[in-house]
Amino acid sequence: MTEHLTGFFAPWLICAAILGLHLVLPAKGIDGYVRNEETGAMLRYRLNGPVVFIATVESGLLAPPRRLARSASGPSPHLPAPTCLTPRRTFDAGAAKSDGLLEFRVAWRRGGFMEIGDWKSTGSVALLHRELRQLGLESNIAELTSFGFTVVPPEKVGPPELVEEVREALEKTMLRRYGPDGLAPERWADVNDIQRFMLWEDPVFERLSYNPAGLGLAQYLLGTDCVLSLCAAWVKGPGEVRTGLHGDYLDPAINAQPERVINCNMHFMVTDYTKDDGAISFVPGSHQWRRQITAAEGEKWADQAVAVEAPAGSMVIWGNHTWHGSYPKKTPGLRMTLQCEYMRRRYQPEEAYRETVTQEALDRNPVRFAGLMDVYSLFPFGKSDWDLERQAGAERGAKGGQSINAYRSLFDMEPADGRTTIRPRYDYLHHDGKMTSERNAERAKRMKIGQYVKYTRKADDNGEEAPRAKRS
Ligand SMILES: O=C(O)CCC(=O)C(=O)O
Ligand SMILES: [Fe+2]
Repeated sequence: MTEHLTGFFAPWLICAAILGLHLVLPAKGIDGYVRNEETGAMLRYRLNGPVVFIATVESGLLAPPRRLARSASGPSPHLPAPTCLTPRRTFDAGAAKSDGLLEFRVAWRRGGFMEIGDWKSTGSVALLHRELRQLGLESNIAELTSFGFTVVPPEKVGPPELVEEVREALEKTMLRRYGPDGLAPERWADVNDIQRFMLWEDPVFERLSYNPAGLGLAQYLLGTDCVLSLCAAWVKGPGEVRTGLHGDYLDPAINAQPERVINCNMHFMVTDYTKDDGAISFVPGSHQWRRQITAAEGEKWADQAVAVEAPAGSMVIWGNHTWHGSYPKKTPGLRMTLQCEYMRRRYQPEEAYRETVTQEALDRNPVRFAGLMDVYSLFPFGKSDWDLERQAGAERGAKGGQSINAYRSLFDMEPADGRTTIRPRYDYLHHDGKMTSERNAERAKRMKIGQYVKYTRKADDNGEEAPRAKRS
């Protein structure tokens, strides 16, 4: 009730305060246009609008904007500064303590959006969601949920020059791989080809793998510690060839697929997409069916699937359940795409990143890139167990974990520059003669922790996936 009253009176109080500022702040006196009937003199006016405006904003009466990305070392260099606002205080769901005036201001400034606090109960989801909101991608989350795919427009992906940079890098790669006729029309007539393992072909592909919009939405589906599974290019020439409808579920052995999304694809469109340009296509809602398409269904939907028509520089994102394919290219020239596929940790990536990533590549990219390369994974075990100490010392975002403390901001673009390291060469076949429990006790002592169980708790606080005592 108190909150309602405060909320009701707040606008009055704010108006009264602004009137007060008009009265007390210095003003310029000018003659008006109304005459005093008794004296015949012009009435004088006080003009101090700009001063009052500045004082109003500075005093916080209008809750001025402040950036949300607390842990960010700065927004992405190729993204517009976040435009959404944050109030001066956040509310904790548990504490449920708020004051009406503040609530009123939040609702007023933010168009009624719910304020997202540092809600530990959500794990890293609250922090991720906040950043996705900053990027203007909340409707994309809804589209993923309702239809199983979503398209992000170029202006939310990067600057206009990004698409040129990617196109040039992709074309150079084709010429390197196939020689001077790598892009010749004859080579691509009636061909739709997937080019594997593009990641190390050009640093711009590395940067695309942690593009805030693409990675952010993938993390929404897969958890904030997902890894990169594949970085490929699709090149398609004019003709009849198309990609048949299918779901990308990585385990072909089962028909009834688990509800959780396991892998998720991002296509960065390097050329404009229309149906006649051979666009990718989707069966909206098919993600709810959670099974692979049959041959008969593939035929039925082939020409009814929805073509994604969007300009170069857009991204389309979908989870493994959604049936998709692509239309034949009826127009001249090539359709080109750069694809990143992400997956939950603990699954096997499609391409060999962990094995091929160099220290230089880790150094020039942000910390989260080491997480995408999965260089801090505890698995596989060798005979002498896992390397918990390396993982315990790793940066958040580079190692596993989906707790609030494990989150690495999407806007952290600072080169890691030595903060992440390539995986040591383990001798998996060496056994140190110790029992696992013995090794754990020694490790706990080395790490100056009383008991192993204490270590697991500490690990969890640090945001890692806590190794369970029973696994030890
Ligand atoms: O663009 C295409 O032709 C198909 C792409 C596809 O199926 C995929 O990337 O999973
Ligand atoms: Fe696919």
